[in-house]
Amino acid sequence: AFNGTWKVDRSDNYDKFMEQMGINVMKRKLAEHDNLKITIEQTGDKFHIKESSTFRTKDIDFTLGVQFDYSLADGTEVSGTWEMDGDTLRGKFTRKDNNKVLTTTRTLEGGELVQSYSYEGVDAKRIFKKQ
Ligand code: MYR
Repeated sequence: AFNGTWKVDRSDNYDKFMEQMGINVMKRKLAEHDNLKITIEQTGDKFHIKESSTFRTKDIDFTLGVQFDYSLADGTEVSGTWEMDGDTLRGKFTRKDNNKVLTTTRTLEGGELVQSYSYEGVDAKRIFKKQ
C-alpha cells in the first residue's frame, strides 16, 4: 500500500522540529524547499527506499523490526527500526551523537502519505502526494 513514488506537498511545524533537532536557520530554510521525493518498494517485511531531494539521492534498505543505521540530510547519524502497527509504520531512531530518540510514523490518509516526526516534545508532519 505504501508502494510508489511520493513527493512532498506541504509540511506542518517542520521548521520548529528541525530547530529542536539543532539545525541552523540557513539549513532549515533550504530544507523547507528540499523537494523530497521517496520511492517505496515493499516486499513482505523488506523495504527498499529511494530518497531524492535537493540535498542528495540515497538508497535505503531495511527489514521491519531489524535495526539499521541512517544518516539524516544534515549528517546526523541515527540507528533504529521501523515496525508495522496495523496500517501504520512506526519508526524509532536514536541519535548517535546524544542518544536522544526521534520517533516517526508513516500512514496513508485520503490517498496521501503522511509522515509524522517527533523529537524532544516537538511534533511535525510532512504530507506527500503520489506521483
Ligand atoms: C526511510 O525509511 O526513509 C529511512 C529511515 C528514516 C529514519 C528516520 C527518519 C527521520 C527523518 C527526520 C528528518 C528531519 C531532519 C531534521
